[in-house]
Amino acid sequence: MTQTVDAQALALELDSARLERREVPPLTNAHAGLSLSEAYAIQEAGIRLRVRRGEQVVGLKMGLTSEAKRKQMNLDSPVYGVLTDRMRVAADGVVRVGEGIHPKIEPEIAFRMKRELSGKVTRDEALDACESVFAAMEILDSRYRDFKYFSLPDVVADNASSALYVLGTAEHPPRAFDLTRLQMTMSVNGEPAHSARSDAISGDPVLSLVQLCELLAQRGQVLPAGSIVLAGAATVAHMLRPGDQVRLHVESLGEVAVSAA
Ligand code: OOG
Ligand code: MG
Repeated sequence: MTQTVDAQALALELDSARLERREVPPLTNAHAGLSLSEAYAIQEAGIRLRVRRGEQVVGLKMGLTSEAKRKQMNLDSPVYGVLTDRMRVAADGVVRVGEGIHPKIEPEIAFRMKRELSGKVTRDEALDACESVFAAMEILDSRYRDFKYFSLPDVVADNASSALYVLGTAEHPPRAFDLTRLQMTMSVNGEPAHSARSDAISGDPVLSLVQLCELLAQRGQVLPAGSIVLAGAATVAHMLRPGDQVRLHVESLGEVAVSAA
């Protein structure tokens, strides 16, 4: 397909918005016909910029895998983004709201892959390729104005709004529990703020892995061994305010917490 946009230039635009903590208009304002494949090319160019500055790719995140999130963002299909080592916040660590644009936090389930997965795989093959499963939260921070009114290509180009993530420290064998029936509750300052059962994520968080492999295959890519994968949020995201103590409890998997400053 002929590329009608300059992926490198648009990646630079989003990258400087991120580094300068400044909102920009959605790319589709100026590039109405931006396609999903052009958007992934922009995302990839953005990740190359970060890798050139010394960041390491450590995994991927699925987004919009739950109905709650698709409704909140008014978008209708799952997308993926890339996670780097520098985006990781330590468990019980601090997220500085002022270092972002308008960060939000959301409850997730994560997997660590022991084997590479590629193309069309079954649920069992995906599960067999996992080393472990654990609780996690993602801190999103869209580079777009007001964190809203963007289209699927916009969000894909912006690395699916990814900013930071925090991983639970207790990792479990992937077949230890029925991953479709785990109660997830994210509390803010001690009060339950959002809860859902884990099957809110793709009907089964393992199916997020299956879908991720299919999306990667469309770009000629695989899910590498050793990757961390965030399966997508089970509920809508909470807008972070300085002082917030956020804790996610996932039945059987355990807890993960961060505070905002
Ligand atoms: C898009 C990213 C969604 C999830 O877990 O559903 C996402 C957004 O909400 O800006 O990461
Ligand atoms: Mg997410």
